[in-house]
Amino acid sequence: MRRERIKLAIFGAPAAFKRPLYTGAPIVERQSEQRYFAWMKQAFRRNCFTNNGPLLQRLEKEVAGIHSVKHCVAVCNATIAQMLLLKSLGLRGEVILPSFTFIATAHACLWQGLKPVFCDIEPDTLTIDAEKAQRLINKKTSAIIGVHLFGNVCNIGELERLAKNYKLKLIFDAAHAFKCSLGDKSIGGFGNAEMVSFHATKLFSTFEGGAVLTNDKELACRVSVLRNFGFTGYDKVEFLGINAKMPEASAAMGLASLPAIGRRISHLKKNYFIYRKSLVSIPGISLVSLGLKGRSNYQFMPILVEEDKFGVSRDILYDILWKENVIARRYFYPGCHRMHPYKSLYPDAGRGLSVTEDIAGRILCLPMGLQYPERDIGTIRDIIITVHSNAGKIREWKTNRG
Ligand code: T4K
Repeated sequence: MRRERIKLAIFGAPAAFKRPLYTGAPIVERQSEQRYFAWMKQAFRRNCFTNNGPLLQRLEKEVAGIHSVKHCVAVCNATIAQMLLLKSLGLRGEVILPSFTFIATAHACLWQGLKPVFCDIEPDTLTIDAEKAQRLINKKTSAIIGVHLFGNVCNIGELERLAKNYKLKLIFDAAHAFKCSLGDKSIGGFGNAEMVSFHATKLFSTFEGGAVLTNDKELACRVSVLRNFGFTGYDKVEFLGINAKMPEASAAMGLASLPAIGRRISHLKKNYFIYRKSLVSIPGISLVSLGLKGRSNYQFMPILVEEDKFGVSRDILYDILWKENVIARRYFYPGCHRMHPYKSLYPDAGRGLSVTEDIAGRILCLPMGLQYPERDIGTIRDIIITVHSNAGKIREWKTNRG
């Protein structure tokens, strides 16, 4: 472990970085920006800006191809994609999902009138624990939702077995898993369907956006009708639909970004391994392994802080990093079950979530898409080492501040 070189901002030194380093800062290369304007020019020439335009259709075809699935239905964001999917599958009653996920996974269920039943996660992949999910199944259960968190693909084999044995629908929230795979099989074709997010903070962005990926033609058709108010033809509405369409401006951004995806993943993977090498020997800091069972896209850099060995808690490290302009995030603290409305609706929902509680209290995601990784990750490492070496002084500072 190298000696620290940093004077900490909490003790009056200037912040280590002049500008904030964000976790989730959009990645847009100059070439992608140029391609975006070229695609938009086409939209202006055609005078076509939304309602299943040619750019959208092209994007859907390309995204389906990348994930080796038959259908991609793109919509305005992944939360709405999940809601349309739940409705299209005609689900009722209870849905089992991890609490350790972005709140949208739970909200989409409740908006559809489904009761989210929170399940614990595996300690290594941080994805839903299939064995514990089995214990939560009852007569009211209609589906299981796995989340490929941080690009770690769920224990799909076990979840498929459960879904088959108990006649449940199986859905995957693949918001973090664009271009990830299990073995050599890409995400997109597992379960009944999977949702991906194209939010600006994601590896692949359409500013806002998302999609349902599936091999089920009928399901894809239903989602696509629902995203357009339920229209099945001019003057003909057959379902309670909504406006969830993706405009051409978003599709243009997607088409502009697609050629850069391979390079982005290589860059993020390189950053991940620089981080790994830099942080691995710091006592009390461990890295969440990515791509354990397949291919990850490395868009997140999650670490775990063990207070006893590191010297200060995750939350103190988090505060210190922010003061240094390292905008780390506690994704996904404190777990959905501890947030409203779930906390008030289901006060007992935390039972059996011991791994979730532990991980939520220790997780920290560090900035990933850095332009100068060697230099900046080195500085982040030095801050973390300095915190560890000065843990006693920092605890005293924290106690005095109250
Ligand atoms: N399922 C899972 C597992 C998810 O993680 C998500 C979304 C969903 C479902 C739902 O997908 P969508 O419906 O959103 O398509 C962000 C995103 O809004 C959200 O999409 C994402 N997950 C979640 C993990 O992160 P925030 O509120 O934490 O992001 P925010 O605004 O603080 O942005 C992160 C950082 O990025 C900021 O510190 C600044 C920087 N940033 C952000 C934006 C938008 C920029 O520099 N420029 C920008 O334009 O939720």
